[in-house]
Amino acid sequence: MLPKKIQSALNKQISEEAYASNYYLSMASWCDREGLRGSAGFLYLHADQEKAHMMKLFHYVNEAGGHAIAPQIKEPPQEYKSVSNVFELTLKHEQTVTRLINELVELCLEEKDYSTFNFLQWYVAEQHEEERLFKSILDLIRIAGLEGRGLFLVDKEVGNIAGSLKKA
Ligand code: OFO
Repeated sequence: MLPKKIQSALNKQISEEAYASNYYLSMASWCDREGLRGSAGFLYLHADQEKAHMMKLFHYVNEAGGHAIAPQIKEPPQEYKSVSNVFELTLKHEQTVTRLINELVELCLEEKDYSTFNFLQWYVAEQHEEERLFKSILDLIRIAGLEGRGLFLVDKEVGNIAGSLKKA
């Protein structure tokens, strides 16, 4: 049986993943409107992935005998200053999610819930990959710059990353 404290912490994380999905969806929409098709495609895909992270937690809570709660989601920002602002915010957000996942893992150890501890290892590995991915996009922006053809190249490359993630 899922300890009550763990159940409510997992439900809080379900809500965080739902917010992340909406946050990236709003960023995708902003990029789309700016004509940044590659970045928009990448962020639409990432919004779907966050929804999948949410659902994985959702099913786990019910399978473990708890009650998964469909979350109320606050509205994310809808406007962004630039594509570099978008990707700086994604990295910052992923760093926050990493901290939340680490806190959840620590709670599992305190509560001696080794099953949820084990389940969460997937998220620990995923956060490592996501932070690495967003850092690499910021590196790309730093190297190519956003002046002249820089913006075109960055957007094209981010679109290629989305294409390779879809195939993986
Ligand atoms: Fe982008 O991370 Fe979910 O968990």
